Amino acid sequence: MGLDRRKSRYCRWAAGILAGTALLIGAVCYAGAGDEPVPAATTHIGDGWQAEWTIGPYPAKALQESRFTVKLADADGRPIRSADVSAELDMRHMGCGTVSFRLKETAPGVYEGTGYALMPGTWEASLTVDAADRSFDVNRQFAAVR
Ligand SMILES: [Cu+2]
Repeated sequence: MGLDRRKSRYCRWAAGILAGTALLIGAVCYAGAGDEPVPAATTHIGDGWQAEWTIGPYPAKALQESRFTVKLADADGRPIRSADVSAELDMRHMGCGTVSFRLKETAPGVYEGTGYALMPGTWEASLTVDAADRSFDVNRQFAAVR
């Protein structure tokens, strides 16, 4: 009997911690959703490469597939072909999870893949590009709505 009571008190305590944690994560996510809007298409220029990155439909809908299209070229505008391109999506804080996927080359230097945001708010998207003669990362943000 005494043991049962102790067990139920422990359960109530554990449930309280869980509820508190969920509330905290929810509050942080809500704060992130207030950031200024990020455009659908972004341009990136790096050392010897350039990228045009489009996400559609935009803003992305949480838990629905979005198309990520990236046009990669060298400094002279020649397409970067046959690269290994992968994407990772996450929010800036911990607890919401990460979505990873690959992008396939659909035209010379044009890579496309499908991913989704787990919840509304501002997301960080990171591309890792591995080509024969170079490798680099491209980072941007995008907005997801309900
Ligand atoms: Cu979140």
